[in-house]
Amino acid sequence: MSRTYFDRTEPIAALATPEGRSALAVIRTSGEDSIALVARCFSRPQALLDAEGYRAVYGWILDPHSQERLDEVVALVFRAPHSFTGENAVEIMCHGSPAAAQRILDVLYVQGFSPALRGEFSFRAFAGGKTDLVRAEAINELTQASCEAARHDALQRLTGALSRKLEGIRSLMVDVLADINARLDYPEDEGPEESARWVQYMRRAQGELSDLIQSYPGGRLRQEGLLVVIAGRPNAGKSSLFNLLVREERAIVSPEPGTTRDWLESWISVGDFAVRLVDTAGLRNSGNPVEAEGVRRSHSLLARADVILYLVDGTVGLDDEDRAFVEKYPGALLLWNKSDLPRCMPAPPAWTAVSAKDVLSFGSFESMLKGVLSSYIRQAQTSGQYEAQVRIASERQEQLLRQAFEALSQAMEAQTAGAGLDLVALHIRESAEYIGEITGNIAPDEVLERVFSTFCLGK
Ligand SMILES: Nc1nc2c(ncn2[C@@H]2O[C@H](COP(=O)(O)OP(=O)(O)O)[C@@H](O)[C@H]2O)c(=O)[nH]1
Ligand SMILES: [Mg+2]
Repeated sequence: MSRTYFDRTEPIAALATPEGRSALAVIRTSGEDSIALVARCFSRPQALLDAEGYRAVYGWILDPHSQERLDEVVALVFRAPHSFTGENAVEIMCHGSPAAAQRILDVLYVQGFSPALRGEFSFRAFAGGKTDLVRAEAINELTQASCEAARHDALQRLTGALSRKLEGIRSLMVDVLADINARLDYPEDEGPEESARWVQYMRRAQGELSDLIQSYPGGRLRQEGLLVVIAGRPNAGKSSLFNLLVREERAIVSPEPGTTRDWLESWISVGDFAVRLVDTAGLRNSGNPVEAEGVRRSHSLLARADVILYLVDGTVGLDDEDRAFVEKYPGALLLWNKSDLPRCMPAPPAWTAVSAKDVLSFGSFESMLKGVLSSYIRQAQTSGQYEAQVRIASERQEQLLRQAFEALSQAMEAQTAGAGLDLVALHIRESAEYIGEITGNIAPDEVLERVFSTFCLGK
């Protein structure tokens, strides 16, 4: 039977650093017996068993059966509850070759550690009350931050800015609920000034919810980067443009149509922001199943794109497919490529002449493009003063905030319509529960599983 996050009695271990060569790698373990289990395959078991929390112990990891030395390491000991998970834990710093880390992990598994699930260390920190769900998500966001803006926002959430804001909103609701409950016991006492105050509280809560909801597009953009997709028929020059923008010969450029069959991506930066630039397969109907799959993937990326660059070969001109595309994606930036060639036709209105071959003219195109992307980013930020503002970046949080907002609207409607106070209270309670689900106070198991399974291994 496969393990779930909720089997918290088992000791777990995982590589916390990326697989590949590096100076050092970190293997993380956690669980009540973790120190004793690591000691069984450590050259100085007693030193490890006696170590106080936060102590580094030097030694060798051994295969306990053959006594073979596997690697020279430093083991960091954490004692419950003073560890990330709140459990006893050992972090092993070993040499950073995949072979060394794997041998150590194999030995640990034989001792009784289970391979950790994605995000399982964070889950244990959450389940043990070390962090709420919003902060746990922020840890993950911090590990994924692609640019300075993303790092800044995630760190704010990690330090509890969002949790505190949500707690403030919830306590407004709890105040109203307490008042209503008192009134339910003595209904004849409810005066007009009372309900005016409740409405005022609920409006305030809604205003704060609305600020957070509106921060989502900008927050998401900062977290995930701006998705810019280059599209066009085969041979339009998409891969050439991509290579120029990323300043690398990443994509294969070839006069053979259909060369790029999958999509390629690379990051470029525009100011403080990360832009995820994607080169797609040419859009054409093809009998070749590999090419057809490439085209399908292109369409799914286009559906998610923030900005589309659509290229046409200016020596060939527009055809019906191009016209259909422009109609389907009216916001696309239209680029008339190969303007360096004498046989290139003049760019029609609304199209910008570019050349992926003429490096001089490309410079001015690149600045124009960065200008367009910056203004897109500025628009998506609902407020310019992002130093002070708390943003959300998770779709899960955004949806729950919307539901909380909606439930408050229903509460206010019920109150204005003169419905019973118990109905008003019901909607307010519902709203408070949505907030509770964001912070994880009352999140169902499957929600938790879904959230933590998107984390990195070893986090
Ligand atoms: N002269 C000229 N040739 C270009 C330009 N852009 C692309 N090409 C050529 O057009 C062909 C197809 O380019 P490629 O980037 O592979 O197009 P893709 O199929 O859209 O990715 C290659 O032979 C490129 O060298 C351009 O601006 N000017
Ligand atoms: Mg290509």
